[in-house]
Amino acid sequence: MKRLILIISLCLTALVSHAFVFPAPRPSAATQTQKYNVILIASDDLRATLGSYGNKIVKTPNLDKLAARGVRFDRAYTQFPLCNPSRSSLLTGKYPTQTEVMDNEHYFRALHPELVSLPQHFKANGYVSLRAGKIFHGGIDDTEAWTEGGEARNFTGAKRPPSNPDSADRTAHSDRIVVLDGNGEDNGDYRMATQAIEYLEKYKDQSFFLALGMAKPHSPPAAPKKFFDLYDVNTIPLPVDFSSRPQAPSGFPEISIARRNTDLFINREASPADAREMIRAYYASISFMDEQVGRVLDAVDRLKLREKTIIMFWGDHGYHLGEKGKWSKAYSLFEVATRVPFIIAGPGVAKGVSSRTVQLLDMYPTLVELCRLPQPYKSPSRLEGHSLISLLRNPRVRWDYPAFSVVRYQGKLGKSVRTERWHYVSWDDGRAGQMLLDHANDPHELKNLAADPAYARTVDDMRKLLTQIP
Ligand SMILES: [Ca+2]
Repeated sequence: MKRLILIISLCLTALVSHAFVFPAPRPSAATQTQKYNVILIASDDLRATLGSYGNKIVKTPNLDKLAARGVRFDRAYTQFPLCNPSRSSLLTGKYPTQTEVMDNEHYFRALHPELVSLPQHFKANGYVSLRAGKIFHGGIDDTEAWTEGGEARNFTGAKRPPSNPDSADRTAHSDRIVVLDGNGEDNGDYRMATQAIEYLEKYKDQSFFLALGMAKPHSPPAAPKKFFDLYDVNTIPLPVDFSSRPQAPSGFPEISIARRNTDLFINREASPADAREMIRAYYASISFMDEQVGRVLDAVDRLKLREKTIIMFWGDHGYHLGEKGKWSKAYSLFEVATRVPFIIAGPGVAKGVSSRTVQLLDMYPTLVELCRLPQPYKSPSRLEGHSLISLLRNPRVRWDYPAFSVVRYQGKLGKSVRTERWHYVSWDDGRAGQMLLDHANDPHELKNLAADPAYARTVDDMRKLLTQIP
């Protein structure tokens, strides 16, 4: 009997102490299962032209604040200098050579039904996935990947009907400068930021994956007048290799610069005065976009979401603003077309600048690891790119991965590889030309060293790296 009482009292003691040492789970499912939230913010056709990236003229106070509290990647690269191929790649974790999306018409899932998109993966793992603005390419949304905000595709099959880039309407629409009324309330970027804020208010107590796609500074450059007034057109410098029409520089392959612009100065020459006006308009639309992003970041703080939300800001590819006479991104593998702004901030992320060569493809595996999601693909298929977590803890840590970009132009595949010092590009496996640029001595990419015997070894090494593109 004594023994029974002892056992009962021991059990009771254990139960009581258990209850104190390990509090019983609270009933709220939200607090139990909540993981990091994610906010992706994309800006369309934004090259690495931000105050925090060292540009002394452009005004981007909100993005600079974000950069100051996270890691700014100084050598981040797109996988393809065009909207749809770039986005299809980073949002599926596969190279453009794998998605086979190399134009603005193809829908990745129609070509490869097995691909798992980033919002689809978050949604499948208990997140609310929310879209505001352009994330996948316009008209080719991955509709079912979103809990809210998905847009119906207006075509069936693998390819949407191509729009005619030469139509007078389209050319006139793209190739002009737009001054918006008021604070830009009627513009899509203003409205999409408002939509994002409404999502945050609605879903702040759940795990959410919010993707906000800003359309600016994509052509036509557009902003309210106050943003143009930030810039004196007479003090805007032109690129050192400015010319009035697109042309491959002497010593570079003909294929390296398309003869025709597709976004700005379409079928017309850019005078130095017109070029300054256009660059000012590009800067003004960056500042307008920055203000919209600022509204969303303010809401994150107001709703006390900062400590549990990972924020990634990125541009989908670079852009020529008159460098080599070009005004666009299309078909260029030069640094200005492939380098992008890429900023990550959030809980546990260090403050600093990383000079390591990273890719937009690294975004997906990084988010999977940060949010402890399962891998989306079964071996031997896998996410390409590499988790950036080690760089988010220490931006200077060793990193052995180069960055790759590709393009298809005139039926030929161009491939680019970037290490911290060197940039090498080859078209059609070298048959249509190659270029080697030394960024230690030539940051504007003015001298092609590929044919110089003194650099034959470097060319060989870089060419070997290109074989890593699957
Ligand atoms: Ca774009």
